[in-house]
Amino acid sequence: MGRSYLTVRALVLIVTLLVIIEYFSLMQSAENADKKAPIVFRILEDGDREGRYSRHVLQALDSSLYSYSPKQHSLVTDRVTLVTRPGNGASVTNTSGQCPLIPPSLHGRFPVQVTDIPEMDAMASMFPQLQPGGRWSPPDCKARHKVAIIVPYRDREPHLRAFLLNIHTFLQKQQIEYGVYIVEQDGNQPFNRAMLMNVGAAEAVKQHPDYQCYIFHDVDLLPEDDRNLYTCPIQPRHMSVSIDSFLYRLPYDDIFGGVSAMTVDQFKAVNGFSNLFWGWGGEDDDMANRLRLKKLFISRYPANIARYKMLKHGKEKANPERFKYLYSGAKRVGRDGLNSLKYTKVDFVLKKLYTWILVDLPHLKP
Ligand code: BGN
Repeated sequence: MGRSYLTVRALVLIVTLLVIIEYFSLMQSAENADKKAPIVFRILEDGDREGRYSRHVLQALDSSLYSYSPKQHSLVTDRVTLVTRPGNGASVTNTSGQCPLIPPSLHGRFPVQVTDIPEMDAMASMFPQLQPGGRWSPPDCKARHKVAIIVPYRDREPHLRAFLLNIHTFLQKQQIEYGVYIVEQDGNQPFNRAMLMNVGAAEAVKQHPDYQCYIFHDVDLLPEDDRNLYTCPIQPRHMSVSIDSFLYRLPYDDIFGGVSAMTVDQFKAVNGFSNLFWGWGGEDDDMANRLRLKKLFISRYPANIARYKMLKHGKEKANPERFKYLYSGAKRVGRDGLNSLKYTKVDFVLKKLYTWILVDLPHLKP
């Protein structure tokens, strides 16, 4: 046996040993990763401005600040359970009876239900805690936010059923006090989404003056992640940041369509939406302009949380006049909106799953 042969064998042996050691150390770190605590969030709160609403900003925290029991963490639901240590600024329970800052039963991403949607009556029996008109408040604690969900609507009953099933399930996990307002446009005129939202906002506070904010919600958008909190925002919040049909990308920075949240005060400050946008497009851009004029800013949750599935439907006819009204919008803010709103209430019913408002909308002078 030559010397060089022995050297080669020794080298092979050393390399093999190194590979084995590396393999075991990798196994060890993978095992530790499995035992690692889940991501922990802290809520940053800006105080209760004028007693009307509180700010909710989720911030990821170093989970080592928290004691964590792996037994409390269900891998199936990926549910996060927090046990806080005193003095770290986050609290899960409180003595005032208010709901916790972080709703305890959030699951993160979940599959939205778009098939096997029950009929309205069967669905109503799935939500026995709903008050007439599709209103709800958490049974065990005092909600921090009172939110009117305003849905402009016409002629999409299957979408409405899918929306109601998903939204009630979703909102009740968030421990928000809410009511769902379906504002339906009567007649065959082009759809006026913005005016319907003005009507919904006006009617909701007429019914319940203690609402603190509105969430304007297209009926075809279903939230996919329950960390997308439907709370009252400090700055107007555009909520439908990433939609599957837009490949989960924001089409442009100022977009304010789909789902958006504004406090009652912010909505008043911009005089609501313009009433002049008949047919598809532009009304949300006009609102973005109003916000800018009143020095308000569009805020957003991160795109991996503010995710939505869009239900399929045909393309609506675009409004050829939208450019004209968009360009002249700034001039009209003071006289075209909530203060010029007119409508005929054709029907108003407190249904089990929602408040139904059927309206006839007149064409107002520009
Ligand atoms: C934009 C529409 C918005 C709509 C988004 C997303 C207009 C105004 C002309 C510039 N804006 O193009 O209303 O929410 O697409 O679909 O059409």
